[in-house]
Amino acid sequence: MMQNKIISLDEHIIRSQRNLPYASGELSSLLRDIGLASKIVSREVNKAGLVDIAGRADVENQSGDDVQKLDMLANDLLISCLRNSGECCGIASEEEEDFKTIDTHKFSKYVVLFDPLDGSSNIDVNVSIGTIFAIYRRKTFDGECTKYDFLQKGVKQVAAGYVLYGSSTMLVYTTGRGVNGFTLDPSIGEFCLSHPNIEIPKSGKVYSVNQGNYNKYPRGARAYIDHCMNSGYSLRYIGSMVADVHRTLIKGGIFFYPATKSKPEGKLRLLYECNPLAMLIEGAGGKASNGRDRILEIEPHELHQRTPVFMGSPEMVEEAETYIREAELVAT
Ligand code: P6P
Repeated sequence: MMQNKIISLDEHIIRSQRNLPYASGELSSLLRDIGLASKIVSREVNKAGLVDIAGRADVENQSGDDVQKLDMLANDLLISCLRNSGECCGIASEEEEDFKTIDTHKFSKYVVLFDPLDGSSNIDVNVSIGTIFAIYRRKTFDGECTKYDFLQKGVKQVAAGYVLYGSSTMLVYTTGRGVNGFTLDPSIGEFCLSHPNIEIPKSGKVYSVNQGNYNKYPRGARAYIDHCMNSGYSLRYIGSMVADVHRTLIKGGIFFYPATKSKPEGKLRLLYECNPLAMLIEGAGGKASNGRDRILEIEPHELHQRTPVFMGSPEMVEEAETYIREAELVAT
């Protein structure tokens, strides 16, 4: 039987570009370069157990976290691919304290922010990890990019996506016109369209939160967790945001990381974790908020800014927001 036509990531990007008004091909080229970097990272992640790159790299990143060797490799690979792409004038990474200008292309019109290997504490126990990326058009018009080109609300993202290094390697991205998933076929080295036009279920019966922090969460978040437990929902928490959000996107449910007493701004990063994933979740028909306000409307003030986050099936996020609102009314 004739095999269905394989649509590669490159082909899909080119087709999508035809629908982007005034697309000059630069964004398409940028997306293809990120796809290339992801294939190389996937190759290294899949052999991490075989060579000594899974261990700690004996350095710390700007957050003071131990950086694992694969983190650094993924970071360097993405920077190198983006530097060579010619379409990006600056990058910001979880692993870099400040943004980097790409001097050879300082007049290019896009900036890219990324978490090169999110969930890296799971690397040495072979649990899924991921890369998250966000692409913005620069705000400044000439010369080297500035931090203001990076400090933009999530609604200004022109594209966003993630790569999940799991039982298979998947790339999921959006340019604001639908969310599409591609699975890497290692035999041909191509990301092939496997999940066209992803739509998140309106509701679900899975909640995803670190229940171990229950006593540290605000009253509203605790009340919502009680509701989930009393409603017979299943708790699924991998501790790798890309994996938890991917499951939520495909199966429905809610992923949340509320503020805690030790992290009053939450743990997860706005610019290169929550914003890109929120663009995908909203693009698939879901909701993403900080418990009150839309994630994509939060004004950034610094590159590594954190935010509480509730994202997933719209009815479940709205329910969580109701519990939070009611708890605040009681508190006043
Ligand atoms: P906790 C991984 O370190 C990460 O940044 C996200 O991928 C994940 O969702 C979260 O932190 C897990 O944090 O506090 O539950 O271990």
